[in-house]
Amino acid sequence: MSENTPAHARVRTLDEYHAAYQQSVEDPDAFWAAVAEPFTWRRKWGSVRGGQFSPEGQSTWFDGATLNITENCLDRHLEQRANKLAIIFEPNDPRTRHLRLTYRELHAQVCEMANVLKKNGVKKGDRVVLYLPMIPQLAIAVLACARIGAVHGVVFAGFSAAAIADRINDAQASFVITADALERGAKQIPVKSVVDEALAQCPSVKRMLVVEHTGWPVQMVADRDVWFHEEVMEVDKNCPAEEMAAEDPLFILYTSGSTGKPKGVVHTQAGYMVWADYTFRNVFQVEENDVYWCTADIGWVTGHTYGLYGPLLAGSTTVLFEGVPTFPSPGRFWEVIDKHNVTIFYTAPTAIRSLMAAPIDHVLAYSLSSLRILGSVGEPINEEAWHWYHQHVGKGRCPIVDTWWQTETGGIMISAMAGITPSVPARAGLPLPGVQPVLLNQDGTEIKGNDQEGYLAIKGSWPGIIRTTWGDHARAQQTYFQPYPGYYFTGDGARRDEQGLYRIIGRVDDVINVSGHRFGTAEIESAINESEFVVESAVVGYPHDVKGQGIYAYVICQNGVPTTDIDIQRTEASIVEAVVAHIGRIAKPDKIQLVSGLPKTRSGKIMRRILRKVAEGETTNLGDVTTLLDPLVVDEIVAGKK
Ligand code: 6R9
Repeated sequence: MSENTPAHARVRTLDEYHAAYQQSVEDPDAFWAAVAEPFTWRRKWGSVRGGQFSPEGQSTWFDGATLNITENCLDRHLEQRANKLAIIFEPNDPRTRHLRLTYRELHAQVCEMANVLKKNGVKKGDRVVLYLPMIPQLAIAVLACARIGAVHGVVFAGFSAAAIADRINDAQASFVITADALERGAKQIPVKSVVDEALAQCPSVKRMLVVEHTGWPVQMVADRDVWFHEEVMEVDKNCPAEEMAAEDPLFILYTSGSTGKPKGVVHTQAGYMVWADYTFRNVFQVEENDVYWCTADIGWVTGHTYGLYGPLLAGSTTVLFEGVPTFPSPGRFWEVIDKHNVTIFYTAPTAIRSLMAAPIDHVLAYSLSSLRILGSVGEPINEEAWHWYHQHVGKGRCPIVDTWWQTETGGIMISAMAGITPSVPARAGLPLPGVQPVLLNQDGTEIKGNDQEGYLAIKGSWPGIIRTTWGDHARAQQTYFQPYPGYYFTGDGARRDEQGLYRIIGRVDDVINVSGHRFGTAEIESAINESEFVVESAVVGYPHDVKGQGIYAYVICQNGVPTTDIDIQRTEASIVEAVVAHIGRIAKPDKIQLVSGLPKTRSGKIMRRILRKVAEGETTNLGDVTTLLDPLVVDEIVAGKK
């Protein structure tokens, strides 16, 4: 990236890291102005940093500027990279031909899709929900929305109809883009029919655009549904980009918190763009000829920032993979790396752990010699997985970046910069320039010095900070800024080691992280409680070999604990069905224990501490149970542990 990567945009040595970090803290306005300079702006900003996260206000970055992020992802590259590959699409089935899109082709297809949206009435500011498989049209649709200033809300194509409906209604989306079906391993899974079911409860949706992908039969609803391949015949290949204000919303992405209802995290145009680009280039130390592959689905934030926006902003080649790591064999990732000469590979610990379990021959069959940098994201990576990744995938020569961040932070916050800042197993490492992590006590005082542990919070603002939660600013304020005034509260606990490197311990709130996906325990409980057999439930996480955390549900039934096998099976099936219907298959409990009561205090609060310990297998040292209303319930729970 040498020719248009100015010194400010890229740290190349440890000294440069320290200098950049220092300037970013001492003079953030000058630092970020220099980083932002080379982007394509229609109008320059008035102030670099502004606003304050308060009940009325919100952080602003580059306020007063106007731009379009797709001009920065696409048009800007046409001069020097028109024929460079932007996207390599690797389909689910390796026997299907892969597809390559150059920057010129991607630009044209985004413009066409943008014109299809316009032709169907989508306007600047409208919310468009995308429920699509990991196919090029998903990337194209995201960018098409951004091109015309519509706010995209991607919903991962594993969520249920009820979950889609909640998100559409919360965002008041008027338009949906979907596909007939998706392929996942050996299966085809209908997609449009799930949206059809959702739309029965979504009066705001006026139109749905359907992409033909597998040929699965679908019902088109007159006056509502249109085929993409028909609409695209009727539009122009040119679509001027809409001029957007820096703080106009770019997207909404729903994520789980400790309360029952997922929140619509809002990111805006300019700050997100600068943050995505800066963090991508620096963490992965990207060079012009890299072939970069992030395995995350675009339905999650990692897919947004590091599957799509980050690489395209940097003019890189990004691989989009529709399939799963284990189809047709657990060698698939490694096969794809060799096939496309992937140089930078970014995946989740859960995928690494599941592939570690397969015979090592699946890895040894491939050379993996193109690889130069490896990344990990989504949950803490355990040392065993780190070493396996380093030794067998990276052949001992590729630095690993363990990147800590969140949907709310827009991009990577704490991570090694590959080959530059220290990369130690089970440590995310040092903060990126612009990020000021602190450890807090329960009472909110900062814990100074190294070799310390506390609640992880961030002092000050950074360009990718969450702006609001859609439709409910007070909620964002309460969740992130009120717990410890003056700080953004992450919900994670962390340790700063002797050298000042951060180690992320995990969530300190009622959020569990299953295979790198976030769920609120309250969200799963309210789904379980929808089963006709259920009176009450309590969900906790427990250590799981592959998923990181598994979901353990303690459930009280209508007519007491069922005793016959058939009743037990029926009850458990109904519980699973309720979760699948209200959230999706991805949140299915791993273990269900039917109980007659839950350990509650006299004031009616469930003592989750006890439930967590039992789920973890700790049954003798349960701590003080004398404040419980009915201590005997604990004996029953211990005796019945799954
Ligand atoms: C990017 C993403 C955020 C939560 C976060 C933390 C966990 C993410 C991590 C990590 C340890 C890492 N997390 N990366 N924990 N080490 N490298 O995953 O966003 O889905 O919002 O999840 O994931 O607990 O708070 P999101």
